[in-house]
Amino acid sequence: MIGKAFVITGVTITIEFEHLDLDEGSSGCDDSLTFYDGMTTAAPVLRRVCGSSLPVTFTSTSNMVFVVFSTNNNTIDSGFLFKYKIGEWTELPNTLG
Ligand SMILES: [Ca+2]
Repeated sequence: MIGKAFVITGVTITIEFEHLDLDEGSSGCDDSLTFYDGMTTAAPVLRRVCGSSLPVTFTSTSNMVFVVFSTNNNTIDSGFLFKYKIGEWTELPNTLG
């Protein structure tokens, strides 16, 4: 299991897959990639992916996404490639009068 956190201040994170090929196995997702909508695995699952169908692009609700890659000891498929985009910056209201 490998975990990686992306933390970017003040923005949401949008994730788009360019390639996905993770072993589904017979019982579903023998190998998988799980995106948590927060800082740890205690956060709600934003998306869990396996197989070879590209998931629809999805966005976090905050500035934190924790990604976990889980794999077992058989069947090696070609893996995954995704990119992420930080949301647009939001200007604070003008308080200078
Ligand atoms: Ca495997």
